[in-house]
Amino acid sequence: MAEVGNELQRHAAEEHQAQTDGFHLVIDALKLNGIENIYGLPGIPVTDLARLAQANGMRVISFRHEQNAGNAAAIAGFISQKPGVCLTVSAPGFLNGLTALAHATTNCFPMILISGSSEREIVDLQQGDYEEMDQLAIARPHAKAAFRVLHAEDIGVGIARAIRAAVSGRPGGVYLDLPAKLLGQSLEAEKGRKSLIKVVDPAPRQLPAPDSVDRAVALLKGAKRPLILLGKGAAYARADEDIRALVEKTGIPYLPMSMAKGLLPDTHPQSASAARSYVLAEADVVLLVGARLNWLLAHGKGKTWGGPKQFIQIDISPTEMDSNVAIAAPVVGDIGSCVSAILGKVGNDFAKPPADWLNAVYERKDKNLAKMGEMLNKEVSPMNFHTALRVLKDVIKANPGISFVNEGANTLDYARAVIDMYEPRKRLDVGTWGVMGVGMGYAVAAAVETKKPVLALCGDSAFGFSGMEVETICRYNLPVCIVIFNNNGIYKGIDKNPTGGADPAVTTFVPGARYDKMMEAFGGVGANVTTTAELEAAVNEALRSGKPTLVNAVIDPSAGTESGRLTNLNPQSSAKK
Ligand code: ADP
Ligand code: TPW
Ligand code: MG
Repeated sequence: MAEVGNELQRHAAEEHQAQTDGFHLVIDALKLNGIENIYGLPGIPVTDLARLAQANGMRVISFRHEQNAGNAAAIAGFISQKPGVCLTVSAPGFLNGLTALAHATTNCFPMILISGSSEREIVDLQQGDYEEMDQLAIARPHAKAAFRVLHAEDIGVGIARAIRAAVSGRPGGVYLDLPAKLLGQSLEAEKGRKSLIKVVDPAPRQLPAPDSVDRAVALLKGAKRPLILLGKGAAYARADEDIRALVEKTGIPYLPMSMAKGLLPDTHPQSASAARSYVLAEADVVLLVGARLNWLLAHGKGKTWGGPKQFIQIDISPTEMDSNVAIAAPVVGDIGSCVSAILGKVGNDFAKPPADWLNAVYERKDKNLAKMGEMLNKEVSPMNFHTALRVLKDVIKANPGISFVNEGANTLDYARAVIDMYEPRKRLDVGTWGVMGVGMGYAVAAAVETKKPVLALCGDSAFGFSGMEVETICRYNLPVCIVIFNNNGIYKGIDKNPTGGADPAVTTFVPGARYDKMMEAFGGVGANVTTTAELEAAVNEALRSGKPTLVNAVIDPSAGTESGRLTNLNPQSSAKK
């Protein structure tokens, strides 16, 4: 009897070995496609998925809120050109992640939000399942694509489609809906293995039409006051050398958008950053490389843009053309292919732009840089944005390979102008929406993806949106140094309640708050600094030690301006005009 029992057990075990299930197939499919990291938050029905991913050698970063996990996945996509994966539970977890998915789509970052979901039969009859929600329908308008897998044998296809949708053409956020029942479905292991797809050439090159290249080059050659504008699409595309060659061969001044800073070092002689207003207003031909003419560029018209211009636009999305103003020479294709095609036609005999244009640009630039230098070099107490930024400018100069995360209003605008970047894809910020709360998610992902230190500079308000992730940073012992420019509030910390009542003004926080203690609460290093010397010492020590650190930098609460540099977008102030 005992022998028969053993035999049965062995048989059952063999049969069991030959089986796989939805959990394993999802992990196998991700790994097969080179995805190494998952940013998420466990719970029903994805706890075991997260466990299994970790058991199978994936790095699983468990966050305290899904939005931060989602922001981490979004920026991981930007940094790595592979879709960043965020894993959440159903309904509320999914919705928490959805903001980040929409953010990824808006910014053209490849990301996949994978959420567990309730049973279709119950959801569709609205019978009140645990965390019931029609997630697929809700995700669709916020994503580049949205898929649901119902059968374990389709997991391979589902993941392959999600990867392709995320990274091909204009990158974006993809939603993948995995009902709880799917994860538990079993399948013969061999059949399961065969159902997986290793995606070949997930983001195929898209070559520009030769005549579009000729048109662009002709326009560029005829320009009297040309300008090259580099956007974060150019940073994402990793065509760093060709872009540099194009700028240097043509001798045209260039302007990097915020996240394109460092594509060429900001100290490059042809950088026109410090003469931004002048070049936008005065240029006659503008070559846009992976930058949209959206609000960040005043829609390509109006006072900012001064006199008439002709635009050449390189973009992978054909429908981007003419979205705000007429594009005289659209060049549709991937940036690598387009820039190399243009370079091929530019040749070595390309006449440099007229000297009067270059002189005018660089004179303005030198004048503005000198003015900024004066502001940076003041000694004031308490510190203001500029004096504190002088320290961080030098830190990045000495450590050009670290990632620099930046959010806030004044803390963002001044840092963007002051801090030179030296390497591509190192400046990570609030992006197209100017969204607060990306800070800690970005900091975690930058540390994980690059395996190098991160400096995260946040306004005190901005930090508050994702501040709980300091625990995550400590738990994973990530080399992240957070600096908070603490001016006691949103834009400024000195507003008063107009009624004179006891409630504080809507833009102010607890004065003199000690954010550094939050880091200490989880075993990290906290520092409270009031002088530039203390700030410098604390940040350098953090970079030296690699320990999770939070530096609370006390900034004059009256130093900022309303909305940083976006004053014109406030209904109140624009109505007054
Ligand atoms: P910025 O905010 O820096 O101005 P945007 O996000 O507005 O940049 O623009 C990025 C643009 O880059 C998008 O229009 C997107 O389609 C484009 N893009 C992204 N990746 C590529 C690529 N590999 N090749 C060509 N265009 C790309
Ligand atoms: C998701 C609106 C823009 S900037 C900002 C808010 C609330 C905070 C500015 O204060 P901070 O910076 O960070 O202290 P500083 O240096 O000027 O004092 N909600 C979201 N996104 C945005 N952009 C807002 C609100 C906003
Ligand atoms: Mg503030």
